[in-house]
Amino acid sequence: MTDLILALDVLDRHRATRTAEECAPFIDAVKVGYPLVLSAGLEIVRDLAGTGLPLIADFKVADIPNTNRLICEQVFSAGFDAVIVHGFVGADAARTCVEVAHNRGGACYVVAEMSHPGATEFFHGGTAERLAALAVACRADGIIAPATRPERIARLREIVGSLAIYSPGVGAQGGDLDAVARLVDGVIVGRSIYEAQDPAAEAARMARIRR
Ligand code: NUP
Repeated sequence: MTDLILALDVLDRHRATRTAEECAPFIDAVKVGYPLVLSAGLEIVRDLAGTGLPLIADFKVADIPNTNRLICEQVFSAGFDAVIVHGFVGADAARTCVEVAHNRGGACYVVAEMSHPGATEFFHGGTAERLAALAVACRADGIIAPATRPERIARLREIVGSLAIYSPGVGAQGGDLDAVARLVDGVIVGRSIYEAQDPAAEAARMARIRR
């Protein structure tokens, strides 16, 4: 059983809420990032709360520990249930995010390796493996790993063990839903769902990975 997480990168507040509500029966969480929050404002969190689904803040937090703490406190005060952060800033900075998340009853996921082609420039050569190990050491709830490179997910799984792996890059970025779903705890899908003519029908089709 693998979670299906909707990456809600639509810019219009009403379309975002409508898409999330229509897809809600077929998905396990909604991931919100800068595009939607910057266009619709933080109030979008309250709008989306109506779905009853966990809301993940994909802010890829990457600052000094004190600023990370301030950011993460705002994330959870706004009503998010989880936050995605970067680990390359160091264990002290990432650990601060994990601590805030856990103090607020939330979760924190560390990016181990990104899904786009350019990610190989810096994440390969041992860095992703170190970031995965950092996530474990910081007691993060999971890592983000690329659906575009299943062999890399398998390698990172060796490091994180039973920690959750959430994986973006299916569909629009070329990753295969079923192949990746077998390797991870959650698949993150954006455009394939929200750009579909019938987003709910597409989410329902992809929801086969949840069974
Ligand atoms: O490595 C990453 N790749 C990635 O695509 C880390 C991410 N957080 N994402 C996000 O996942 C990306 O910002 C977008 O919100 C979503 C994938 O969307 P799509 O390619 O399915 O439209």
